[in-house]
Amino acid sequence: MKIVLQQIEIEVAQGDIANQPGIDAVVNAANAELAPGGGVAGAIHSGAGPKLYEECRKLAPIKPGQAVITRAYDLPNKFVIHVLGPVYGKDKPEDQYLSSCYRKAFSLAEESKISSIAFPAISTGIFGYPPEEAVKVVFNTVLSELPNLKHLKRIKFVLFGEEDLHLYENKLKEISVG
Ligand code: AR6
Repeated sequence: MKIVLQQIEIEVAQGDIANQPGIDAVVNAANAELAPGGGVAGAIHSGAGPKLYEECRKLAPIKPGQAVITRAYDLPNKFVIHVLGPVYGKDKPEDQYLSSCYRKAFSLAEESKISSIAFPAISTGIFGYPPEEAVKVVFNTVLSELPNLKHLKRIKFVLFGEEDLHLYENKLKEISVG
């Protein structure tokens, strides 16, 4: 499902963040060390190959709410933007850290003149952020950032599970009716 807002396409789809051909930058729900881990980080590092961690190692550690950009190596993308989401119940206020992840990812994308970006549902796996709370933060942040985007023309949310897909689709419908 997709909508267009302020000339930017916003799309939600079920899939694997490590298999997003046609997208310039994919976002990694990283750990502080930017090391291969489980979930999204595991999929991204195994898709990109070992050179990704060689580059990441020089940029680590990062703090909650921060983002860094690297090449994407063997992934079908140009860049990976690594963000460290908040651990729910620990990095407070969680909503501000989560919002910062999306804002900083947009800002790095703009600096690199990227035209398309794909996000997973940051912090909602191992880091325990309730998906129904996270999706509100995500869309509030996206809506407030849209006016600042000059190069980005396509924002895609890639959800692993069907329940998350429905949460995002419902939110997109809410937004499209104003
Ligand atoms: N593509 C898209 N979404 C995925 C994929 C995938 N390949 N794999 C999992 N998800 P998580 P976090 C979903 O745990 O909560 C890592 O080990 C998943 O179902 O990857 O930010 C890092 O090393 C969930 O909805 O990220 C960190 O230590 C969402 O993506 C820690 O986990 C995020 O799940 C980061 O935890």
